[in-house]
Amino acid sequence: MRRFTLLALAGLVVLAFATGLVAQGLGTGWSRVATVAHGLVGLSFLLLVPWKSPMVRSGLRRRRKGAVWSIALLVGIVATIASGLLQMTGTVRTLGPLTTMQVHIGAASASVGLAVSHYLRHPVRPRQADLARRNVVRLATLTAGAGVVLAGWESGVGALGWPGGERRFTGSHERGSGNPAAMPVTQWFTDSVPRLDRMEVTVADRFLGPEDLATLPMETLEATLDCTSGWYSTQQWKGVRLDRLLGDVAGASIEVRSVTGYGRRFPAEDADRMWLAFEVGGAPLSAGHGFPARIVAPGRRGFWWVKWVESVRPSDVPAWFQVPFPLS
Ligand code: HEM
Ligand code: HEM
Ligand SMILES: Nc1nc2c(c(=O)[nH]1)N[C@H]1C(S)=C(S)[C@@H](COP(=O)(O)O)O[C@H]1N2
Ligand SMILES: [Mo]
Repeated sequence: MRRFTLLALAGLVVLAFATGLVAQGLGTGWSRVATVAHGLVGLSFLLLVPWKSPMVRSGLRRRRKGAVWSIALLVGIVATIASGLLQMTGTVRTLGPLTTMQVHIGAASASVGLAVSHYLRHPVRPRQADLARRNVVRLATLTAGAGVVLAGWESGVGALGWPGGERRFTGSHERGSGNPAAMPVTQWFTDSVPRLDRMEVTVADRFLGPEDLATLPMETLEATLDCTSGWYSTQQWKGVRLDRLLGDVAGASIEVRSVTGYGRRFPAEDADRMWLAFEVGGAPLSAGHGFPARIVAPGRRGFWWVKWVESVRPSDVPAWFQVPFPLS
């Protein structure tokens, strides 16, 4: 059981991080598959505690150099699992300056680094023999056990009437739907809200000023912004669909840039599923929500909804050629 426990733990760290990223990258119904898989993987750690604890104790008794990093890993994993479970309940929105979800992702990222170094100090190389039937049965039992814990936790959250019982399939909690003033203002890491007093947007080679607004084929649509920091909000947005704005897109992608330097690239064929929005809830966008214009991209996670749009341009660079999550 020792080899199985250690190899399972190593695999779980990788799988937990990967399923977490997928759950956060997708904005469509498939996200639920990743979210459930993530819960199963995350809770499997807890079921291995009885087998891992004796190793932790004997390891610590040996007073090896570097044990402090193993303890940091232990603290990191416990914090990750605790913040994940807390996030699900929806009872605690923030821990200090960060949302519970941001703490979760931060603790998870630190844990992955610590786990790699822990593995290098205590290597266990997988062998063909590890695929023995006994281990497959153990893995199935572990997953089933995690399923029982997950189902128990889910129904507990529902039975207690905690807000988590009504969270979206991405795990996000509702905030200020129908009331833009109550919708959180969220920036990715380093951006801050610029104060702009005039509309100036470049669309392909065309310059749009405030006087052009009335001439655009605007429509109103309901769409849900779902931020990877753990909340979502459904609003009435008013804007122009990108295919109507750009006509036939001459290029592989559409590059949208913000005055802050933030930007995202979209596949050209998505132009009929994206809007350049100027209003929310029947009023112009506030500074925080992206004045003068922002992207509304139903089905895509919040980090695609570029605010303070400066330009929308067809581009020959393929849409996949960018970091999967924005860096600035
Ligand atoms: C070592 C890495 C990680 C571990 C051990 C871990 C563990 C957990 C656990 C135990 C939960 C609560 C159970 C559940 O989801 O049903 C959870 C929830 C969650 N985690 Fe992680 N996680 C890790 C990394 C990540 C990463 C990197 C992300 C995203 C980038 C992420 C996103 C989420 C989300 C969105 C939830 C809420 C799911 C829901 O409400 O159903 N996790 N995590
Ligand atoms: C991801 C969750 C894990 C946590 C929280 C954890 C934590 C710890 C701690 C606190 C110790 C005692 C200090 C030390 O000896 O360094 C330890 C020992 C050890 N760990 Fe881990 N570990 C984890 C995963 C793993 C993995 C994936 C492997 C190997 C593939 C591994 C292999 C070992 C070994 C061989 C020892 C020494 C045991 C002994 O001396 O009897 N651990 N672990
Ligand atoms: N220019 C710019 N646009 C941005 C961001 C940013 O940091 N800079 N953050 C994105 C993220 S992560 C989200 S969730 C939404 C948040 O929109 P809101 O502040 O209107 O709620 O804006 C997106 N657009
Ligand atoms: Mo976000």
